[in-house]
Amino acid sequence: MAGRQRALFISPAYDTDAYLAAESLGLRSVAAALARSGVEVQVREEVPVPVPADVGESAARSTLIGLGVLFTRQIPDAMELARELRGLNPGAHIAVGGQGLEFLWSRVLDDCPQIDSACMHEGDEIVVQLWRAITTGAPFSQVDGLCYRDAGRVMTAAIRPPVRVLDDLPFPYRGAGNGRYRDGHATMSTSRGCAAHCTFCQSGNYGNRYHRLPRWRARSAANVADEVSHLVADHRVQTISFVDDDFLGGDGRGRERAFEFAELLRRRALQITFSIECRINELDAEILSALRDVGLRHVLIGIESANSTDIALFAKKTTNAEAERAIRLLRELDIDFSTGFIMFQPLSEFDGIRTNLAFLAKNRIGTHRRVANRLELYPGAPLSSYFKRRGVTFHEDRYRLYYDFKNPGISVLYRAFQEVLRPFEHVELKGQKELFALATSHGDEDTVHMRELKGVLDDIAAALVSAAFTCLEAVQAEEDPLSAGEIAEDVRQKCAELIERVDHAACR
Ligand code: B12
Ligand code: SF4
Repeated sequence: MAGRQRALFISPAYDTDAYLAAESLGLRSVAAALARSGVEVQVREEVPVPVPADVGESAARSTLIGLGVLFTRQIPDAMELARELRGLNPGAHIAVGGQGLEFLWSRVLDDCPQIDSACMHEGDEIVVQLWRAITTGAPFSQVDGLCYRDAGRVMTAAIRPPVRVLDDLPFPYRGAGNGRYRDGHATMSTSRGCAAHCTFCQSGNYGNRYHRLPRWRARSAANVADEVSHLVADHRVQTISFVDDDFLGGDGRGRERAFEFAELLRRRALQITFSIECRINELDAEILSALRDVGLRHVLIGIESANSTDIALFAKKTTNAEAERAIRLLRELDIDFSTGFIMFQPLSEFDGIRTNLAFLAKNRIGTHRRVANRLELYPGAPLSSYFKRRGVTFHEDRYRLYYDFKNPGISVLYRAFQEVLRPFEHVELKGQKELFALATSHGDEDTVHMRELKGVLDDIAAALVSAAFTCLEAVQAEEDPLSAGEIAEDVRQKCAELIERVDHAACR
């Protein structure tokens, strides 16, 4: 029946107040693969429950409904969507896919009978074969990479090797391209996998366990530049976040590719600003300058820790000296940056936390998220089993793993950083927003205000870390900063003062 031959791809809504709202590239990649084989596709992002009427209508007319689960914390929302969509279309095939499901595929099918199948790892080829199986009645057991239900039992087909040549894939599905795309901002993925094996991270393992391909696979510079050209010409995109785990990966190959890419942007006169994510030991002045000249404005680097115990535990294979050099270079070249930082892990001790705080203070990079961040563990990350062997108690809630710190004093400190220091979160956000407003509304001309505001942001970071040290000392003296009201009162006063300074610097 021609009217039923369509597929709908949906991502669950998430908290876009706390996180950047961006397109779901994974969902749009599988939609593009299916569209290329002639299927009519539709993509709807950030869909809440109950589903809006137009999404419900589209779902009722779809043969395949694909739900994207990028984060493990989205699984319950995806299940709720599946229940509602099943009610709207009892005959549709409902499939889930995405990194949030890694190693949880069969559990999710067991727990949610409304879901028919789960795609394991990369979905570009799976979704095309799944469609064929759905529309021709071929057995799901022939769809490599699929976890599926057969006569009430959850079964797993053979693992499918990842895509070998990424240039062969279509660009993510972005619709007809009439008008300005999502505020002129798009995301792009130019490589897959990461050669590093940080023990807490899913990406180093993601899809890399089952094949003998290089752990970092990349699109060619020309293919990447082609997608940029398409985004600029057809969607009026001005800003691109490259979401690769490691834009400069591949033991030098990524660096070479980046120079070539910069050259192509220049030759094609593509005027964009962009951000990348990479490892700190890959940064040097030459590559950063080349990329800055063609629009690089932000780099996300993973420092993760400054104390030697945790750096070794996380297998970061980087040093504090490398991290400081990267920060210095980025500042010298006036490239904005953010850093991943994990303050707490289940076996944290006070000395390690102290070293971490001293590093944040010295490098002026303290933020509430960095100071109060605790290691999150995902199924399949090698560290999870290590901690279990070390006697760490885990409990699970809605597919997320929680744990008790081995040292009870660390639990007190963690709660204090979370709660007592929370007012800084608001101050930081306000400062960042004002800085962004100044940068965008006045351009580079308003440098006096921007410089003043940047100074205030440095002072916010310093005050935050100083308050964190006060909490640490209190906990080491066996006091609980949460019940000792003076520390919280000092924090409130300091934050009120800093807010006034932010307003002043921003001329409000
Ligand atoms: C962009 C991004 C974000 C964006 C997401 C915007 C958006 N709407 O997409 C933002 C900034 C919001 C974000 C936030 C966070 N993120 Co994030 N993020 C990423 C990142 C860098 C890129 C994702 C991406 O687009 N990849 C490219 C696409 C092509 O790959 P893909 O998504 O895997 O898709 C393929 C397959 O998975 C599959 N597939 C995907 N969807 C579907 C759907 C169907 C139906 C099918 C069949 C197949 C399928 O096929 C695709 C093509 O092969 C990844 C790391 C990475 N490099 O992938 C982390 C990552 C997804 N994030 C992660 C985390 C931890 C977070 C945060 C929790 C961080 C934090 N502590 O604050 C928050 C959570 C936000 C929240 N909502 O609660 C983890 C997820 C771990 C987990 N198991 O939950 C990752 C894997 C990073 C990591 N290695 O730790 N993130
Ligand atoms: S370098 Fe980053 S993406 Fe690669 S394994 Fe480590 S944390 Fe994950």
